[in-house]
Amino acid sequence: MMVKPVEELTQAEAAAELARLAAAIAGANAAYHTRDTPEMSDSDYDALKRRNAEIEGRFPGLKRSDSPSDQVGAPVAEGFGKVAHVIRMLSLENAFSEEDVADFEARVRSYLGHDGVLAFTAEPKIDGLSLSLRYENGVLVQAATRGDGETGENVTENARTIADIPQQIIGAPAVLEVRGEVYMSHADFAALNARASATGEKTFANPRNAAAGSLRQLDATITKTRPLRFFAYAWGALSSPLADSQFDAIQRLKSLGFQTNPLTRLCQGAPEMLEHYRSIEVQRATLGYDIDGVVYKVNDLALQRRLGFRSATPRWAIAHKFPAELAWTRLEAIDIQVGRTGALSPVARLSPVTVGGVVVSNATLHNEDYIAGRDAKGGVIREGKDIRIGDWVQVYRAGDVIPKINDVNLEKRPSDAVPFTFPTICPQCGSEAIREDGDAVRRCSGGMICPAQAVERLKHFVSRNAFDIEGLGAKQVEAFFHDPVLPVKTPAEIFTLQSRDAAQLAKLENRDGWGRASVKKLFAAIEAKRQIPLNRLIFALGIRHVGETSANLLATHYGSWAAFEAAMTAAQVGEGAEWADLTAIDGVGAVLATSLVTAFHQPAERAAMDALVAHLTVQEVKARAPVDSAVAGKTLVFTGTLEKMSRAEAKARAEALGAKVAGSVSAKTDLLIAGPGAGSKAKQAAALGIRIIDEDEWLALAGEA
Ligand code: 5U1
Repeated sequence: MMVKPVEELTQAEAAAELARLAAAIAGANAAYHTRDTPEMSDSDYDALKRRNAEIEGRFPGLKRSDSPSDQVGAPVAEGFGKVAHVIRMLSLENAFSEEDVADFEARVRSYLGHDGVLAFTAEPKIDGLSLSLRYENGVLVQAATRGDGETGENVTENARTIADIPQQIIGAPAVLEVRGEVYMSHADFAALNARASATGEKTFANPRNAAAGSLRQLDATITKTRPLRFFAYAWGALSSPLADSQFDAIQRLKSLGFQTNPLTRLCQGAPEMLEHYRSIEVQRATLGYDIDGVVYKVNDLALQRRLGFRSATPRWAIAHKFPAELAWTRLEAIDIQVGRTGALSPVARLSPVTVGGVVVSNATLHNEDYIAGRDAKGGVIREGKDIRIGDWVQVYRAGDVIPKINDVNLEKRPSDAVPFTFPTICPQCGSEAIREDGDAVRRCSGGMICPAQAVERLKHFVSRNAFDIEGLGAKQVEAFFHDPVLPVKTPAEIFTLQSRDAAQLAKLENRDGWGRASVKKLFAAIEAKRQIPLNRLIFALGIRHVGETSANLLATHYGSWAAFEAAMTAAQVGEGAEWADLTAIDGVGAVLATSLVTAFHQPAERAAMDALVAHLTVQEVKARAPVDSAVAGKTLVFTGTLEKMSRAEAKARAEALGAKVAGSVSAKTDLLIAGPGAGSKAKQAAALGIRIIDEDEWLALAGEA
């Protein structure tokens, strides 16, 4: 399959793609979790998330603040009570090939420093809706959907109507949260839809939607009429452990009266896991319910605890997804969108085509080289076939950004089709669109004068992880941007809206769509955001490459706007103490640092920032609750080979003990942990008089010796 490999992406391509992925995944999450009306297939969705993770893996500095890797599901819908999960409901990393599974196994073994064969459970991944059931003294007291992983919807009454969910259990720990999947069988789905069509009601697109739509009913009497089922596969809070291994814990849940999947197996290493995957794939069509892959989990629960979690997924589990689909359709047009950072992104407008049950009418075309049949290095993709308006194109639906064009049928090419000419002028502002050396993306050079960039920046500014102003979303800022009377062209102008409105004698409340109450509410919401945490402000500035994660790192490092601003003002790209300090932050690379320092030295950008900050009270970063450990508050650098604990485990452990882990040695380093083979960092540390310890001393400090 002709997909541009991640290793061939330039920084700029990667950043642009991560931005598109974040937007596409957020849209898909909202459609799937909040509205129960998916706009893309699961395989498309998985493909997006996987591509995103791969790009982040290669360009950690480009990881966005709104990275889909850090998010699970979507916020709860209005109408349901909220339930804060005592233990977060996680999602799973995905594997799409046997190689991915082998990599997963190797990663787990390397993290644990385990040489022999490791045991994993393997079970079907049910295509349904996650649910957490809480039992207290054997009585079902609460049922909650996953929501965003932290907070779910209270669907207790609905869950009580599901026959597979016991209301009472005997012999369970006093507190037991059972987690699993609510689903609908093929036969029940067909019967439900037949009934719905007969009575003229809305039918469901697939069993998953039917299950989600049925469970997430505000009226439990409707849920009661829907044939829902439940498989248990995990747990949350427990007053005492269920077992020592994943497999035995599942057996225990079964003995307590839960349905567990009969195809759950204990496998010794990747070869047996893959054998079971292939066997499940063969049985898939006859199971009678939808599955979309196989989940592997480290069997030993003590090892699961050691492996722990990344931001939203455990290190000890992975979902091996089944392959997805392709479809042919006609390319009607190519539109050029201009993003927040000026990137010109070509979008394919397609004749709508159904791929895996979802109608696809747009696809990304990445950049001009991609359209021309070349990769970033000038290599050939799609056997060199270019993409032309009028072509029959194949939409690719797995393992890549979705939807995406994978192939072109030259035999069906219209005789008058001409090669696509990529614009060299911004279609939005007419400024020159420049492609810098080594950058696959052409960018509008209009900066602040380009209305498309300005609008996208404003949308970013008010987005959920930035200022998140209630009643001032993407639609509203776009309208204010074009408003002739009360224009909002820059973030600072949001904070002068009320005084300008007053000067105009309350024009806004006399407008269509606005009333006294809604205007009052909007102004109150804007007022409330004059106080803003430093990390949100840094993210909201919309500086290229500065995502939410890096904004958090920067805020934690500098602590206050004054310190951050002073450091950025003093910093010079590639030299000096401020640059060294900035790039020593673990997770801040040279690309991000350059972008940041450049933004602070660009007069128009700087003026816009200063104008904004003048309206704000920027909250400083609260010091973390002190951890009582020998390394709490210290800055550590690891170098050389660690023999008893992998580098990843050492870093996770150090952070859990309240230490900061830096990527390079500087005057701020307190401790260098040097394993065999340590080189320049050890020399640098010695020259700076920094304490150097070996791995055994580190283990003693970490309480592992
Ligand atoms: N079968 C299965 N599906 N599933 C989904 N196991 C499983 N485990 C999951 C998820 C989200 O999460 C674990 C992290 C508990």
